[in-house]
This record gives sequence, structure tokens and C-alpha cells, in this order.
Amino acid sequence: MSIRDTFTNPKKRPHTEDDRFSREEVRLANRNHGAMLELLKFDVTPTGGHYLLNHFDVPVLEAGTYSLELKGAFANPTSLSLAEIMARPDVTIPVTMECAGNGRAGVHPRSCSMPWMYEAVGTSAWTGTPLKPIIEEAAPLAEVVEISFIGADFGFDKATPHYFGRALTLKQIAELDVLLVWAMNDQPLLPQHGAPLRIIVPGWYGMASVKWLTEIEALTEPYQGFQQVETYRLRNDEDDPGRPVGPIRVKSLMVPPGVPDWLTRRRHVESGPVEITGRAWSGDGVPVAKVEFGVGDNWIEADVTPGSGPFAWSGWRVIWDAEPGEHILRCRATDADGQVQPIDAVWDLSGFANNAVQEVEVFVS
Ligand SMILES: Nc1nc2c(c(=O)[nH]1)N[C@H]1C(S)=C(S)[C@@H](COP(=O)(O)O)O[C@H]1N2
Ligand SMILES: [Mo]
Repeated sequence: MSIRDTFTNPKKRPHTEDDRFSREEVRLANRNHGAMLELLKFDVTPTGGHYLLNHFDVPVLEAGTYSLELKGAFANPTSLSLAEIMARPDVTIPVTMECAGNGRAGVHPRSCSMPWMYEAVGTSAWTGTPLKPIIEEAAPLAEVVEISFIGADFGFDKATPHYFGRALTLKQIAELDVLLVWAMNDQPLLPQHGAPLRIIVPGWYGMASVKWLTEIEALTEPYQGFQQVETYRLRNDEDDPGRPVGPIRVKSLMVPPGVPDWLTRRRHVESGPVEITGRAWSGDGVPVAKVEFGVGDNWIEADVTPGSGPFAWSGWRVIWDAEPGEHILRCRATDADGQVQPIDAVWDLSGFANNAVQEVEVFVS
């Protein structure tokens, strides 16, 4: 029996039904937890509250014996220990990371995958060393077109066995401030966040930030890895070759006000002035220009506090005079490029990059 035969329905995702989640989706959600929206109160997400997205099993790598291979079309291929990498100049920058699949459960018909609603986003202070000088020292040959980043985690998707890997061009590496990272919020990376070394690609959706990084390869042909060419593409239908997912789209979230009902998580709020706070961010270092808070069809502008760095989310705040009754609360951000969140999800076959406005149902009394 070939490996392919051991997986049923290899090329297509199973059928989904709106608001009904399969055992497979619930199992993925149990492994890959999201952030609790009340933790949006923190500028830097507490480490244990940062969302997780691990495609396969968490590989356990020993910091003491770890090495990073720089191979392929480099004039000076090399191998670096963790101590050698950590001895290089270090920087700590706050970066908001969001999963490209965040919001997938709001795109209909839903693609069967990790069923994120709003919670696959968080901000950490990442400590590492710039990647660009390391690549320059290894000296890519003139014919190099892309650099691939390969993790230590291996598994199958759509009957394709592969290590999780992604690639960037030399231009992207130079322009995106990519870091080789060993610490998150002043602590060594946790196993589930990529210990002992990962990359962080600020301003891009999370798939680019490869964890458990073990190989960097200089390629003279474009990288053909599954996670680069078979997925993380915006597609209208199965036959659409699609466009690659890259920078994060403008988005905002609010801390749901009041208190929840355990099962439905609908909110109860007491009438009168209510402080509503939240976060807003966009990709590629583009600042947030405006955040609006909406109750039904009425929108008011929020006070925005800029983030603690170009890649960190902004804070926002409004006072809402809550009147008795049932309401749907929304928030909507606009970035400095004039991009604004849509009210309704924009269709994508895999449910990627859904930045539609958040809706919170509240009952005020
Ligand atoms: N090696 C490896 N790197 C990976 C992944 C993975 O499954 N394997 N998942 C990616 C995706 S899709 C996201 S959204 C981020 C999540 O990072 P976090 O789990 O630290 O929040 O890691 C990225 N890097
Ligand atoms: Mo992701």
C-alpha cells in the first residue's frame, strides 16, 4: 500500500455545514488554541495566551545540540549553533502576528480546516537577530531567486508528505526586517512556539514565521514546498491558481463588554456609560488611521493610541451609552493606505485573510 492510499479523500477537504463543526475541526481547535478576547487588554499578550497554529506534531529540539544549516547555492554554506546565533547583535521588537486562517469560520461555505472565529492574533516582544546579515555572510550566488526556511516538523497534507517550509526572496528579506528569534517576552521560546529558533516576518500573516527552523537553503529555482504553492493562496475556486497570501489586512477587535453566558457567550451589559476597548492593526508596518465603533447602524469614532512599534497593534477606546435592549456591537478599522474592513466576509476558497468586522451580541438591562 502506498502512503497515499492510507489517507482517504486526499486532494479535497471534507464537506462542511454552516455553524456545525466536525470532530476533525474540534480536534484541531483543541490543539491550536486561540487568544481569549479579554486578553486584548494587554499591549503584549501574556505568552500562554498567545494563539497557536501547529500543522503537525511539536518537534522537541535540544538547544544544546541544535544547529541551523545554511546550504544550497551559497558561496559560504555554514552551520550555526544556537550559542553562535545568540552571540550576534540582538533586537527586541513587538510584533502583532495573525494567522491567515483567522476568521475562516465566518466565510461561507466554510473550508474544512482550523475553524478560527476571531481569536488567532496576538502581540509578543520577540528577541532575535536580523536575518539579512547572516544571509549576506553566507553569500548567495548570483543565480539565487529565493531562500527557503524549513522547520523540523514533518507530516502529510492532501497526501503530500513534507516538512513545514516557506520561502522569501532576497528583496523580501531585506525589506521585511525578518528576524531569527530565540525569545518571546524575555523567555526562551516555548516548545509549541518554535523552540529553540524560529523566524518572525513582521507585518505578514503567521505562516511566513517558520518555527523550529533547522535549514535555510539558497535556491536557484522558486521553492515548490506544499505550504508555499499548494496552500496560503487566495483562490476563488478549485481551478484558480490563486495569489500568494502575504501582508496582514487591516483589522480590529473589541474586548467583549459585560459578562458572558457560559454556553452561547452572548453578553450581559448593565445600562449606562460603558467603556469599550480593543485593538487594531494592519500589515507591512502601515499604521492604523481610524477605528469606528458601531451599534446597529450608528458608528462613532474611537480614540486610538498608536502601538509600541511599527508592527505592533494600536489600542482604541470609546464610551458607549448603553441603552436597554438587544444590540449588535461592531468595530471597524481603516489604515493609512485607506484600506477599510468590510462588513461582510470577502469570499476565499480556503477562508484566508477574512478581515470582516467583528460582531458581538449584547443584552443590556
Ligand atoms: N514549522 C512550522 N512553522 C510554523 C507553523 C507550523 O505549523 N510549522 N505554523 C505557521 C502558522 S500557520 C502560524 S499562524 C504561526 C503561528 O505561530 P504561533 O503558534 O507561535 O502563534 O506559525 C507558523 N510557523
Ligand atoms: Mo496560520
